[in-house]
Amino acid sequence: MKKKVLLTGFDPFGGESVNPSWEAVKRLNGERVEDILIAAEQIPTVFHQSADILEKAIDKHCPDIVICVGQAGGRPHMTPERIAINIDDARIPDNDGQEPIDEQIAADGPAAYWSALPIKRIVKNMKESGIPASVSNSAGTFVCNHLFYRLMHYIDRSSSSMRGGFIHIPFLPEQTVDKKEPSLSLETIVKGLRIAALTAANHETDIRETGGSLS
Ligand code: PCA
Repeated sequence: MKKKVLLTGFDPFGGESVNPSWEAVKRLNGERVEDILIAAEQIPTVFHQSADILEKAIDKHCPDIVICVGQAGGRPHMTPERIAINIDDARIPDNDGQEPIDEQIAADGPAAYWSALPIKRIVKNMKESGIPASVSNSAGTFVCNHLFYRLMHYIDRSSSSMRGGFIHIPFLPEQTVDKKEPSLSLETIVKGLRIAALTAANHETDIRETGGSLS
């Protein structure tokens, strides 16, 4: 049966002129691969508004799977996130000038939600295709974690069979010309996200494989 995968990417923030997450997901918009159909939507890098827009996109597309994607500048790998935590703690202002400190995202929500994506299987499949990947155990406390938490809270309350999760991705090469930071090409990131969408659509359960970290 055909499955629909909604991918989201953010607009640029923190002084950058592009956000690799939007650059990558927009290239997958409308793609049919095996038995899945991919749709992509852009999300503003703004606390609360990001999640309101995501909920509208979910209502519009009725996806089976939602994978939100965001830039994690400085990371060398594609990193599926394991967990979303119930806190906003900004280090820089969002694109609307908001800078919440130690604020709960949902007063009625649990401390955290696990990703519903098979994160280790995704990492394994990416690596087998030559794409640097590892599991991340923290999506931070900025807008990406906020959106991830609100996605999982929405799914939890709607008691639907939809599955959701989050993947952080590195900078693009052109963002690092004046930085000593790692990057991945757009082509590699797009390929990795296609693998993530397919893996999530084809597998509800994860594999048991080493993938933790010491710190
Ligand atoms: N990365 C930010 C928010 C938007 C994005 O692409 C984050 O990691 O929170």
